[in-house]
Amino acid sequence: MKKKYDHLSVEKKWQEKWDADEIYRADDNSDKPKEYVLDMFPYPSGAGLHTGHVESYTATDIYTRFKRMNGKEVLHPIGWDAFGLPAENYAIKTKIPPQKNTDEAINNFRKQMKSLGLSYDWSREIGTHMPEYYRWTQWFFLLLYKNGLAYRAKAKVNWCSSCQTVLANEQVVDGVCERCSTEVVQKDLEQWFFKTTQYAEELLSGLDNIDWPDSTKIAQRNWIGKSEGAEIDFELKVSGSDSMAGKVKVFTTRPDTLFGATYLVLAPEHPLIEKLLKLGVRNEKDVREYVKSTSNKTDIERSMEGKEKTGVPLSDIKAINPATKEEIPVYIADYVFGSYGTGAIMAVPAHDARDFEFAQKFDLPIRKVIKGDGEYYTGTGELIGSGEFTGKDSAETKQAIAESAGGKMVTTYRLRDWLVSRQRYWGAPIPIIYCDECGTVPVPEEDLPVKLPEDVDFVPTGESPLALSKSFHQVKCPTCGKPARRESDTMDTFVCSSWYYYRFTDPHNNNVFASEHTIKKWLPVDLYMGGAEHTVLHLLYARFFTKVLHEFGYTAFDEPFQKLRHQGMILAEDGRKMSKSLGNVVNPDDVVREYGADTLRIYEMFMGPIDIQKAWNTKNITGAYRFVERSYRLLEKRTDNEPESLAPVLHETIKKVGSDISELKFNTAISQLMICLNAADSGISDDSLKVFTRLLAPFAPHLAEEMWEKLGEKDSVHLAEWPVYDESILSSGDVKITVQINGKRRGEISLADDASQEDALASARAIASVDTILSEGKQKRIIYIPKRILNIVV
Ligand code: ANZ
Ligand code: ZN
Repeated sequence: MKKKYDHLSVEKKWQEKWDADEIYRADDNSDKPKEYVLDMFPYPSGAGLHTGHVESYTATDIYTRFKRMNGKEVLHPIGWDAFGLPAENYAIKTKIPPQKNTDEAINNFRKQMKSLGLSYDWSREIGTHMPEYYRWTQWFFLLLYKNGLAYRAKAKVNWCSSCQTVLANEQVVDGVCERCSTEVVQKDLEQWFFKTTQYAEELLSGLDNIDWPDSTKIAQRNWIGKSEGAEIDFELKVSGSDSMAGKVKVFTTRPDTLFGATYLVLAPEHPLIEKLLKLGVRNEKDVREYVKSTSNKTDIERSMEGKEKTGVPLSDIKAINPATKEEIPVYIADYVFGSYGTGAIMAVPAHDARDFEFAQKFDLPIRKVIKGDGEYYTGTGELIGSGEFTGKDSAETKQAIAESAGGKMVTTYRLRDWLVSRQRYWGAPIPIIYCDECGTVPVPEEDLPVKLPEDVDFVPTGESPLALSKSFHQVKCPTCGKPARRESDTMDTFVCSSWYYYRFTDPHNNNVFASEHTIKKWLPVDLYMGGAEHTVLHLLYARFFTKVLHEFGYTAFDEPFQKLRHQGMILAEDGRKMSKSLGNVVNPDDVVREYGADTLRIYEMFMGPIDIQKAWNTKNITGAYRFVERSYRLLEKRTDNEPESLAPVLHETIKKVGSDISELKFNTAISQLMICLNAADSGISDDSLKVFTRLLAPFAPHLAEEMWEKLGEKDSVHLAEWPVYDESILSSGDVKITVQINGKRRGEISLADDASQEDALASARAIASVDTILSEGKQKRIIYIPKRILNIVV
């Protein structure tokens, strides 16, 4: 028996050598063209790395290694998004300070990442919980504050009574807290905000010039929610009296339907309600009760589809439709939101679904003003019953109707300012001091960082735990020296992650968050990779920070991430989401121990296209393992006269693997490597094997390094040059072969005309449905007609 490839000792040996030689260190002063390849830095959870991390980190690692071998100076850093609720909640449960369990989790993550052979520049490791880091997070807060982009205001906020904290809208899922599933209520509190709305237009238009998945751009656009419409004033009066009771401004995207506005609705939080109640409203009690009953609902609950419309009339108050001069009733209803538009609408039940539903329930008039079918018609078309505008096209008449009623066209955004304060311990303290004499005083820059005290009881009480630490909370005013109070809220962890990609360029700088030189050298990020879930806001906030830095002259660019890609989710073997409670979680450590990191990397990359969802399949790991072993055994197949048929395949492989990696098509690159391996099995020259080894290096870095050494090379294969193919040697006899499943066409592959059935099957795995069948061993029969058809019968 031949000795098997000893992955454990080989992988360990090279990991130690790479670390010692620091071969992945990025040089700020290199003359080579730069490439910045970034992974979304992880939250170091106690559970360690999961298979999804391995997927995206391996993908960027392959890309990084390929770029390095192609003469780029690559920056590929990693760090820890370390602040946040899970660590704090765990600390509350165990009474172990979050510093401690976070550091332990980080040590584990680092160990795991090294065991995967990821080529990070470890000299640039950062953690957002380190004072050297959050000092600059605080500096950014001050930059925003001093430029009027951070402000404090009372706000209705989502409050989780169990976590005892404010939640951002996206942390509320179906009305309950994302973390603990407690029902979320509304509470009025003084909070800090960043003025993201000031950059709404830039955040929108910037999307046009970056290479991101369409779905992610659409999610950003929806979140920003630009709407073109009109603001129109409606006069109010008390029924039966001639005196006017003021005006209310509505926002509408459909001023063309003005003649059909048969009632008016105010949001329950509309400030005018209190004033109108003073004028004497018969059903004041009902109104107050209704307003109170809605105040505990989140906007999300209120907008839930299928929810029955509720509301209450403001009896005795009438509005005057400025087009028809008719008196129309005024309602309060929670399907209108205080925070959008003007918090008031003109309701047109004949042309709007929500208004129609409400009008039906409350028996309100429905007046059609545009020709069209259905109970209510939401399209545009020929105006009817619209005075002088009758007969005209509604879309073209929008502005004229708005202006004839004294209104004006406006643009609104759904985007809200970003609420950044949290009443929690485990975050970056907000660098503000409150003084009775001087008011709100920013902490002077030279006093940063405002350090988190360590002698704090972080059990939640509703107030920030920091307020309970006297040494932290009670300070001298930096301006007048009198006793003052320190802000005790900490910042949303999204603030920490909005600028970390700057810090990686200059992680140890004590004078500035990153130097002009390194920002210019490395940024913007060339490829950014991470999950699609939960990233809408991270991406938006990071873009906001970059817009701000751009405006204040720190950067020449105004978009941080040029190219963005998401990895697809890896499901468990049973097709469900991996989860502890289902007991179907695969721990990458186990796979690394049993088969090695190279096998795990190849296995995950071969599962299918990087961006689609895929199910784990333990059986297939042995296939990846065999590929690693057989590649290693090519060392024994060396010969001085290799078969002539190998060169065309080898050059084809150089070409295909290179172009596939550039397009992040790792699964098809691997199938090409498999074809090449088959071709090399009957003998390969040293030179050819050196080419193959370099092609293998991004995917299986340990194996390639070991082979490279055995082939007599002294320097690392990862610093070697990527091979160049010779166009004239390429196998010219490429033919297109139709791939079928049960006779139905599923795709096409291109193969050398003398390709074996094995080669054909390897290539066909690039087609997801074929890969699934072969992975699960479901094929009953294979029909291969060279140069024509590959049919898989199941
Ligand atoms: C009259 C009308 C007639 C409307 C019609 C629609 C159709 P987007 O596109 O999302 O911006 N609206 C305005 N402010 C609102 C608020 N604070 N809460 C709830 N709804 C509000 O939607 C704009 C439309 O949503 C506006 O146009 C308004 O209803 C409603 F046939 O005005 B429309
Ligand atoms: Zn003072």
